[in-house]
Amino acid sequence: MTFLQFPNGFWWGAATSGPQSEGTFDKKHENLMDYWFRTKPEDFHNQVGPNVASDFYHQYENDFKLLKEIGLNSYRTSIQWSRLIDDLEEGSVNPEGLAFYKKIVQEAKKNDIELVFNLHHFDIPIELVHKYGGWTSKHVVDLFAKFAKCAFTHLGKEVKYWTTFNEPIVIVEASYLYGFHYPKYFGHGKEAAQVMYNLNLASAKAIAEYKKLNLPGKIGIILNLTPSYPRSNSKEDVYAGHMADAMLNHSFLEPAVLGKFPELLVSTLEKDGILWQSSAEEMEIIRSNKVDFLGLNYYHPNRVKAQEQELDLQGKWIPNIYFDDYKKPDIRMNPYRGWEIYPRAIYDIAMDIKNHYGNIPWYISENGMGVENEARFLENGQIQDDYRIDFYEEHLSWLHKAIEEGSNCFGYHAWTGIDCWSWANSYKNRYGFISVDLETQNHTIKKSGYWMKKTSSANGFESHYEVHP
Ligand code: BGP
Repeated sequence: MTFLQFPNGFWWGAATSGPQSEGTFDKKHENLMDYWFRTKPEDFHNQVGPNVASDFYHQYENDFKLLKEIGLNSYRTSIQWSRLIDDLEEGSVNPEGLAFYKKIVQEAKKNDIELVFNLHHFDIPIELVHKYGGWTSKHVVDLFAKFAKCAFTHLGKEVKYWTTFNEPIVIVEASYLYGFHYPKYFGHGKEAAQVMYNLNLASAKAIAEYKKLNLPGKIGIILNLTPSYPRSNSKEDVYAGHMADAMLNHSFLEPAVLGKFPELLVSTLEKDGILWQSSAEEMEIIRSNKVDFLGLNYYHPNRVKAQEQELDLQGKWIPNIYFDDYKKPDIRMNPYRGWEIYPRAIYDIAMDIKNHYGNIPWYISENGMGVENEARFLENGQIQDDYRIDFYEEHLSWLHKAIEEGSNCFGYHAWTGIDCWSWANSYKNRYGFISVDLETQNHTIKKSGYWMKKTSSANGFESHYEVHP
């Protein structure tokens, strides 16, 4: 056993989002998830929607007390565009939404918890999808910048950490390429490429608004990285890995940190006739509005091999024409979520950021393990989630190794603090340090919550994991 000490001031925290925790408190504008659930409830596990979620809107005082009790010193949630804004075209404020988010700011402060406010977590107001085609539209990009400005103007003096988007690549994949979020398009390559570009532009425009206001904080973006591990060292497999990284990881990482798009991505989309429409002026906005820091979500690696078959896509386009999933034998899986567990990738990500992205300050903004039917682990009123503690300790051991080797990582946020609603999976898999009883809405600390308390107060933990890169 070795005690792993983390740097002074290290963030021990957790993340959630507005749509997954709050419950619908204002119906002025529906967001994409509200609409999707209202029109197709059968798409959601047990037909549970986001309307109550974990009732953060009513329970935030008690929730912050619980988060404090488990030792968190930082917490990310998101401001919902559909709740903060009154007139979407003008970006004017909705007083009811603002009053709620102000209460969140106060409560975090009262509990000495550093708040990170994110501006978009898959929750575009649905009318912008139906009226303008959502993120395919540059008008929507400008409306997002107005929303961002409104949030910064009203809350930017007190909140020191902001992020523009959570996992923007998921919007591209889920709504336009693989069809698992509304409007569930499959293979809409041209729109997907435009959405990829527009989201990068929207992030840069929001950063520009932030800078104009001369606020005392920092602004970043939250990206989910799924590093590619090719099946072999063959030229074809390695190329498949480069392609997967260019499309799924570097497409947001490079513009955010380096202010430009990866050449491999641009040349491939151009060759395939689906490159986005851009202007020199917009590219300059992207170039001159890079992030101050990164939040990186890590859940699982991407095992790839060369694409050996000709895909019969009938005019559709998906990036998998350049790579294929590799079913690696003997991997560890989280069977509930169907994701591979591979903690070493955290170290690889950290080294990649150090070596190729100027060692920019960053933190793990999500990492976690969703487990189905956790009530079976209930003993004397407490969920005994030892598997979650093991999961965190193993990932943190690799992160610690990377920090020892000079990675500029300043924190670790688990997904999630309090069990929350998930896109389509609803409450199937639970991730929290704190459980939610959906019938009573009682929120109760799990065993892992007490583990977090001990870890954050010691700023480290005794690890029995040997990590050798
Ligand atoms: C991330 C999202 C979160 C959260 C998490 C867990 O991709 O940013 O919002 O949902 O994944 O995944 P899931 O809820 O699909 O199990």
